[in-house]
Amino acid sequence: MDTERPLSANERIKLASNLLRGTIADGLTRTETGALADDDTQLTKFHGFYQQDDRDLRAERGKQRMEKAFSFMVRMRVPAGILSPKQWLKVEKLAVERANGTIRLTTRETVQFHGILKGSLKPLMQGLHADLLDTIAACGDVNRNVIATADPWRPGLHAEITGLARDLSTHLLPRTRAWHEIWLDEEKVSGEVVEDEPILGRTYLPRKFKIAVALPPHNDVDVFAHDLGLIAIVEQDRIAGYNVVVGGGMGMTHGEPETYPRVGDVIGFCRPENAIDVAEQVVTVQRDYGDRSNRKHARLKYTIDGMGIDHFAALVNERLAVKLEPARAFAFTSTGDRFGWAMEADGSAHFTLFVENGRIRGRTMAGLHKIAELNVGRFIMTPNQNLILADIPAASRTMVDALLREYDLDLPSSGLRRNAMACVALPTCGLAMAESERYLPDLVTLLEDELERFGLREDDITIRMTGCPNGCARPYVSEIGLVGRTPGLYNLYLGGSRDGTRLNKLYRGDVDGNAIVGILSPLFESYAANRLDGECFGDFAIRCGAVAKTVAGLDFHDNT
Ligand code: SRM
Ligand code: SF4
Repeated sequence: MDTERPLSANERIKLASNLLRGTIADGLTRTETGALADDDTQLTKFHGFYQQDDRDLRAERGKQRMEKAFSFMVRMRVPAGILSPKQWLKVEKLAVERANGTIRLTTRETVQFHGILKGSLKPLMQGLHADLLDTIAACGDVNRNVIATADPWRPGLHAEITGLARDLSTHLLPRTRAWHEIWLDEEKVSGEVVEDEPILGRTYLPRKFKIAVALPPHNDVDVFAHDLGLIAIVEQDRIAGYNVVVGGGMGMTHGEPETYPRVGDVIGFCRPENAIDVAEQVVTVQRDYGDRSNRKHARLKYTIDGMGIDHFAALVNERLAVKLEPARAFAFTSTGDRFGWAMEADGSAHFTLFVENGRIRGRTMAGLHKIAELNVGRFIMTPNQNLILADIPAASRTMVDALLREYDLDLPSSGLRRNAMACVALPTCGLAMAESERYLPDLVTLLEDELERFGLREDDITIRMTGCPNGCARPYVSEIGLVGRTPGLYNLYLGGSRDGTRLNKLYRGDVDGNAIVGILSPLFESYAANRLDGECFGDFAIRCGAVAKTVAGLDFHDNT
C-alpha cells in the first residue's frame, strides 16, 4: 500500500461515517429538499441506493432556478438472482407504489427501482424486509450481489452453486447494523459503536468488488469480467471444486489509457469446502493492497497488474489455510440465455423469457403478475437481463403457457435482439454520455433488416451498448460493443468471443446509428458468405482483422 499519496475523499467519508451511518437518518427527515447531504450520498451506496436526478428535466429546471428533480435508485441484493413468486409480487407492488412503476432487471441478476422520492425510501426498504429481502451492500466499496449461473438445468449442480453464491454473499456482508437501524428502526447501539468489520475493515474496500460463480459450459455470468470468478469443475456429475479467476473488470475512461477493461486470470483450483476462504483472502489482499488514493486505479485488476499476477497469487496463498491446487480443464460455449421451454426428466419445466434490456412494465408486468399469483416455481433473473420461470410443475405448465401467450410473453425475437443488452443510461444515470436502453432497441431493428437480407436473422450474435465507458452491460466482451461518447455517437468494438473469454477491439470511433448500420451491413454480408463452419461473428471479425484484411478489410485498433 502506498502511504505517501493522500487518501481519496471517499476514504475520509467512510472513516468519519461511524460504520456507514453518516447523517443519513437526519437527512431523511429534512423535507425542504429532495436530496441528502453530499457525503451521505456516497454512504447510501453501501445501503443499496444512489441519489439521481431526472436528466431530461435538468436544463429546464436549471433555467427556472428550481432544485434538480431528485429521486433515488434502489438496487436489491439477491444472491444468484432467485425470488419466490411471493417476493416477485412484493417487488412489483413496491415498484408501482413507491417507484416509477417499472422493475429493472440488471446485468447482475437483481432488480433496480428508479424514481423513488426521499419519503418513499423507508417504506420501500421495510416492504422488502418484510419479505426477507434487502439492499445491503448492493452498491458501495464492498462485495456486491454475488451472481451465479441462472440456468437451472442440472438442478443438483445449480442448487449447489447458488447455495455457494448465497453463502459468499452472507459471509462477506458488512457487519455494521447501520442498515437495520436506519431503515428498520432497530434500536441504536448506544455510545461508541461496538461492531467491527473483521473482513472488510472499518474503511471497507478501496472500491467495489464483484463475484460470479459459473457452471460450464454456460458462461452466462461472464465470469472473466468479475474481480473474482469461480468456475465449477464437474467430475462424475459432482462439483469437484472451483477454478479461481481474479482481476476481471470492464470500466475505463475515454482518453485515459491507464484505465482499461481486463479479463480475469485463472490462478488455481480450490475444493468446494475452501471456496469461501479463497474469496475472503482475495478480498483481504485487495483490502490491504488496493489503491486508496486514486479511485480510478482502485479495482482489483489494477492491484494485480501493479504487483504481477504471480505475486498476487502468492499473497493469496500465504493467507489460505489450504493452498490452491493447479487449475483444471474447463470449456465454455456461450454467454447467452436459452429461451423458451426446457423440460426436466420429472416433467417439470423452465421457461426463459426475453425481457428487452431488463425493463418490465405494462403488459409484461401484468402477465408476470398473473403467473406469480399461481404461486408455483421460482423467478430467476439472468445476468443477461432476462427472466427464467423455473421449476414449473407439470400440472401447472399448461396454465403458465396460456398466460405467456395471452400476454405476448413468448414472442420470438431475432438472434441479435435476444442477445442484446443495454445499460440504463439516460435519463437516470448521472454518468451517461449517450442513450443506451432507450436507443438500442431501435438500432437493433435497423440491423435486423440487414441481417434478414443476408439470411442471418436467426443467428446468435451478441451486441451490447452502454451510455459511457464504465461498461455496465459488459460491452468489451461482446461480439459487437457500442460505447457512448457523446449524445448520438458511439465507439464501435468488434471481435469478442461467444464464450466471453476474449476482449473485443475498438474498430471505429464516434459513429452514429446510420454509420453503425453502414459499417456492419457489409460485414454481415461477408460473414454470411465467408464464415467457417460454426464460426461465430466475433471470431470471424478477428480472423478478418488478423488475416491480412482479406475478407472484410477490417482495421483494428487496441481497445484501450
Ligand atoms: Fe454499473 C456505475 C448501472 C453493472 C461498471 N452502474 C453505475 C451507476 C450506479 C451510475 C453511478 O455510479 O452513478 C449506474 C446506475 C444507472 C441507473 O440509473 O440505474 C449503473 N451497472 C448498472 C446496471 C443497472 C446496468 C444494467 O443496465 O443492468 C448494472 C447493475 C448491476 C447490479 O445489479 O449490481 C451494472 N456496472 C455493471 C457492470 C457489469 C457487471 O458487473 O457484471 C459493470 C462492469 C464490470 C465492472 O465492475 O468492472 C459496471 N458501473 C460500473 C462502473 C465502472 C467501474 C470501474 O471499475 O470503473 C461504474 C462507475 C463507478 O463505479 O465509478 C458504474
Ligand atoms: Fe450509466 Fe455508464 Fe453504467 Fe451506462 S455504462 S449505466 S451510462 S455508468
